[in-house]
Amino acid sequence: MLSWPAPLLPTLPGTGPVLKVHDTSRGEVVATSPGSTARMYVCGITPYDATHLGHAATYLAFDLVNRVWRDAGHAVHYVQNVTDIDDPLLERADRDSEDWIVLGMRETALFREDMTALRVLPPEDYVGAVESIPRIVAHIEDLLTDGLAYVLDDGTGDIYHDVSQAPGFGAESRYDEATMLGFFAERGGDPDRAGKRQPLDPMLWRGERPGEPSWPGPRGQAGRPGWHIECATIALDTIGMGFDVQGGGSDLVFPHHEYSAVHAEALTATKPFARAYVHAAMIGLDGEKMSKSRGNLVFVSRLRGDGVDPMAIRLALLSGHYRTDRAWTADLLSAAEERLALWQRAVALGSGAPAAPLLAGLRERLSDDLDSPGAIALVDDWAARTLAGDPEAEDEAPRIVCDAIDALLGVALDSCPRASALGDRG
Ligand code: 5CA
Ligand code: ZN
Repeated sequence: MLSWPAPLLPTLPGTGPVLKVHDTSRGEVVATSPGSTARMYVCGITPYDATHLGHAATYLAFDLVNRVWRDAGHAVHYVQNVTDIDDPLLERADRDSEDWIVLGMRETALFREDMTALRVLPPEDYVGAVESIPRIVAHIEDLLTDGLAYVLDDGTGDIYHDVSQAPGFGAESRYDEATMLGFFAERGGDPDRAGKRQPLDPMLWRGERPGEPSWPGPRGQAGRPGWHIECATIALDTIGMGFDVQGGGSDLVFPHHEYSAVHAEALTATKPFARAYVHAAMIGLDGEKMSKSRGNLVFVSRLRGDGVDPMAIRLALLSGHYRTDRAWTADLLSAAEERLALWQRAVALGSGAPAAPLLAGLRERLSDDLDSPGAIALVDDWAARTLAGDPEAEDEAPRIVCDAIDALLGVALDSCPRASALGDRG
């Protein structure tokens, strides 16, 4: 699939430190240790509605991972999927009497526009579920051949993974069985389905149903892929096993990330799928998680349409820590707009408070489990000192600070001095 255009990424003097992030499977903040190319897979959208601020916050968190790694001198191979076939897409298309393919294409196009406006670095591979079906089918065939998967004996053609044969099952979420069963039932699983070997076995393939799209499948059984094998397959095809960060929102800890890992580990007979499982907390509205099924949504595209500066949306979402559940409010946005205006005024001055300590501070805060609120507070402090007329003001400082805010926080300020190291960013 087509990704989206990359924003300019200024090069900063020196290099940043090693990135530390919270890994769900170890339950603590750990240092990442990528090779020359860091590898990251982030679970993408199911395109049946527009990008809301919860999605945006999650992609911004992983955009910081990308930026901190690049600043530390790594190349980054970033992969994201699009779940362009799944129940919600078919249900919405049915409700609106629309072609599900056109619906998915339109919402994916809008997502690309939103990501471009928010200056999110694009994935190197942006891969749809539908285009991956032949590889998914081959993987399911392999699991069947190895006796690790089974076709349900009820004529539906549905295929399940036998998790009793998956020694690593539970290692990603670290949940006990009762917790797993609760989340499984709540989040699209079918623990009570008759004929399964274990209640927690996840579906790999859904046999063809009347009126639903289908593709040639394993053992000649037409149908469509399950959700977790989609992400396992796309990650294996692009960045392989043992990649550095598997990302997504905290609603994916279980079952999605557990089963993606279990599928991939069964397919390759190696471990781990990812070296760190990183989860962004939920953005809420009016006291509840913002979600398409609840309908309590604020869309990025709607705010853009209302004339809101995407950089203010970006700053508003980054003003909270990625691991803290938080609410979207009108006040959050107006505070970000005021902050942006203040930063704009500061960098427009002919000189500013020394840049080197700010650059070091930004690097230190962001590499420490993506402390964006801490990083933003340092810029606030620099702007306040600059606007007050710092006695040690340097002529070069506004340009370096502009580049640092842009490269590390992804916030481009249009009042920056034009003679940047990269030339005119006009
Ligand atoms: N296509 C799957 C992942 S393979 C999916 O979960 N799609 S989604 O459209 O529902 O969500 C896209 C991304 O946004 C996921 O990483 C999800 O965890 C995250 N997300 C969804 N709702 C919120 C929210 N309210 N706050 C933060 N992140 C969210
Ligand atoms: Zn996924």
